Amino acid sequence: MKFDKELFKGTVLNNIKTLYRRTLEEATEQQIFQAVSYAIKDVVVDNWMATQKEYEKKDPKIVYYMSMEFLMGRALGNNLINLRAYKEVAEALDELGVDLNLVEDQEPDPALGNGGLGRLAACFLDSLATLNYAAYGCGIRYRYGMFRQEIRDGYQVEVPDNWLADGYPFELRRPEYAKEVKFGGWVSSYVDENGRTIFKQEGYQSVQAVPYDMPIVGYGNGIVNTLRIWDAQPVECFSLDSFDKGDYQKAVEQENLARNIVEVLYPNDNHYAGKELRLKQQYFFISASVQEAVDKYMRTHTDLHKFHEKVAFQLNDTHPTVAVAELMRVLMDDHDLSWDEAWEITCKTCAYTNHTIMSEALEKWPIELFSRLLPRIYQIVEEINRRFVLRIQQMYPGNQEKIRKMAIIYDGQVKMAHLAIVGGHSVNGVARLHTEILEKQELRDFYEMMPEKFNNKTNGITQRRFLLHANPLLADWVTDHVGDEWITDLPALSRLRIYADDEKAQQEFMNIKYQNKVRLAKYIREHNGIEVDPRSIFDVQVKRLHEYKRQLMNILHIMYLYNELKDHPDMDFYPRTFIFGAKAAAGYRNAKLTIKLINSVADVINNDPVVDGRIKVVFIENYRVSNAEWIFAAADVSEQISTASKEASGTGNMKFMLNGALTLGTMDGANVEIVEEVGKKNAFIFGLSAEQVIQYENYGGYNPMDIFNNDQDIRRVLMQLINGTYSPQDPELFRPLYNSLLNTQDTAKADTYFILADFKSYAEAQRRVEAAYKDEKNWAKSALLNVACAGKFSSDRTIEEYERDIWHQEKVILPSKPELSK
Ligand code: B1H
Repeated sequence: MKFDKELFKGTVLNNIKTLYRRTLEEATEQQIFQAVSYAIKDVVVDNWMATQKEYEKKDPKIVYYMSMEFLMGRALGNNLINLRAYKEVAEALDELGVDLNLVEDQEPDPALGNGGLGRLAACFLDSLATLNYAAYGCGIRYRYGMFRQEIRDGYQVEVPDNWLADGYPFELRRPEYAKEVKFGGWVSSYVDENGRTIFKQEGYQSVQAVPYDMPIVGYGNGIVNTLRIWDAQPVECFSLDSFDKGDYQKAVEQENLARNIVEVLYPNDNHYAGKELRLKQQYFFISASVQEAVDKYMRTHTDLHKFHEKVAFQLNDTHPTVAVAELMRVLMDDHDLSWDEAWEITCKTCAYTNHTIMSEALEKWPIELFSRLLPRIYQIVEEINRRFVLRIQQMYPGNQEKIRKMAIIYDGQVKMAHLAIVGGHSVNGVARLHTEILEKQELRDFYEMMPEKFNNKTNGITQRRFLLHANPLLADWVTDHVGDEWITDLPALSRLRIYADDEKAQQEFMNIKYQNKVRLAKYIREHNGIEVDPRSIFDVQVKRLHEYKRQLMNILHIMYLYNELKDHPDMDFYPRTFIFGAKAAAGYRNAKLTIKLINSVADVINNDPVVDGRIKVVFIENYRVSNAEWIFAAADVSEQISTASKEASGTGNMKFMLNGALTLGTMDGANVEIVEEVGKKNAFIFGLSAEQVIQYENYGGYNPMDIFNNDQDIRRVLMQLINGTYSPQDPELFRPLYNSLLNTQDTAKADTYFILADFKSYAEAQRRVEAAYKDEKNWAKSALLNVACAGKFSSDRTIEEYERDIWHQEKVILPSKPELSK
């Protein structure tokens, strides 16, 4: 791999000149970021063209990963990593007196996703490119991504994220691939001369979908795939012509539709809000993507009956599920296929991934809304449903219950999960436990009827971003000890096992952890004004704020520890820094109140002389991919404490493990498999099992009052929620949190996430953490083993499983080695 340093430096300087008419000395940091990015883009685009040319030649099967969310994080550093040019570029910039870290810091995080689901899509794109598979990510180019979180007076305030304000260097507008998407109106039909019924949507409103492409650089293989995100434009600017025809109203409406549709990402993680605009967003990007997939296929093929041999649609949760009906529509209405032909192709093309069993996340659209917005799609869904109900009746004659539970349209609603299951050939969960729960509980009837569709794909993460880029010290250390194969073959990390007992290795590992803690401590000092001791245990919970993830249990436990310290100021206590990072959905009251509670507790504890710095509580503002990288690298303890059965997989748990943090968690999601890999001795497991939780739920819940009445420690902590300990001016402030735990009217509604039930077990596990950390050598050994055993959790492994069981793509190897610069 050759890198012409002088040429690169010249390109950067020249970019500054042509873009801004400035010299390096005059340029702002943002301008330098842009100039460096364009220099890199220049190289990337060469590889991009070479890749696409090879794809045209080899005609491989293409995967379209359809997702409402792609939480990409910053591109510059990642592209440099995957071009294997990071160090050289850092050196070249250094010679210009420019610090690459500062340049990277100028890039806005493209935050076109909420949390795990969107980040998984981003990791998958990285792995697909790295593993030489032809793939497109298909999504929406939201003008405003995930809101920026500011903390004011301890409360979350949402600030719009104008990520496009300075222009985004890594995107490319492709107006030549624009597509028309139609909403509303009605469907007329007539029988043509061949006796076929022709359907036509009329009186509709249209939006022009215009794609922007972002390059997805594979690691060291020259492959560059495409993330295609769609922008919306009015079909035609309104003209006097339409005004004259009396279409003025319609022209304005069409323009508004185009303006609104891609305006903002819905900031709800694991929650369905049922908004009309959301359904518009879904159909908008799906219709454009499906049309383009079919058009692209038809540019080089003639027989649509073999479409599924060249194309796979993977539906990232139910959000893109209208793809089933849209593909049917395109095949039948635009390409004259019969229902049966279209249905076979559609089922063989589509596959569905389920990401949650939380009932509030289930997408069910009222038929009134669905049919009004998508009249032709609704007709098709009705026919799919009619035929499916016939199948149910054949299989279970006279069993009305089955129809009630399984029909796609029932009770005035379109059930998107049912459509996805029926219209595809594969249904997968995202961790072994999750898939088991789907098969035995949530989707049991479907599993009984079509077990062959069900399969598990345990999630993974890309080690390129979450170790190589996030933690260069540890990455280099690992490479020095076992070579660099881990970068594309994570199980190679197991060679580190032999160092687990090596005292020198343990010391070096702890030293690297320490330096990463210093780096995070500096970030915390600069952003929170809080001084934290890098020698304390860094105990971290970063993820979306949700009641089922139980940040509340974490902070209640901190309140309990504080009580202990107040009662016994001289007790043996290892200093601990509790770090939180979490965004709450804007309308989620208890989640936002939990943020306020964390910050209120932090204020009291951090400033109490009795504590004397032995507990620090830090809430990191605006948790996102870029600061996540630093946080994982610095963590000692990884809090994965969801109510068992609720977290489908989790992926943060894997990022912590890869960076040598020990898991403190329940037997939920992928935690189960993490513990299986690393061994129970090297993790801290507590709490009810998924089976126990489900038992309680099926038999009417449990009574937290029994625990409250019998446990003085818990009583005291809960009383402190409502006696003003943490909110003297308004003692009732945290009443809603108290009530969520102890609703005295209806036990079935009290503590639905089993916080009190698990509290003692959690506190006990926390004591084990402290004891373990005091034994530094043993801790280092466990931490090293966590790294060594993280091999399974690469998204490379996950993708190869999708390939083996669902997509069946062939790899495309580029003929010539990629070039770093021309
Ligand atoms: C996950 C979501 C999700 N599951 C609805 N479901 C959304 C549902 O905007 N919405 O309507 C947004 C997101 N997100 C997460 O997926 C799971 O909770 C994690 O456990 C899992 O690791 C992740 C990736 O599979």
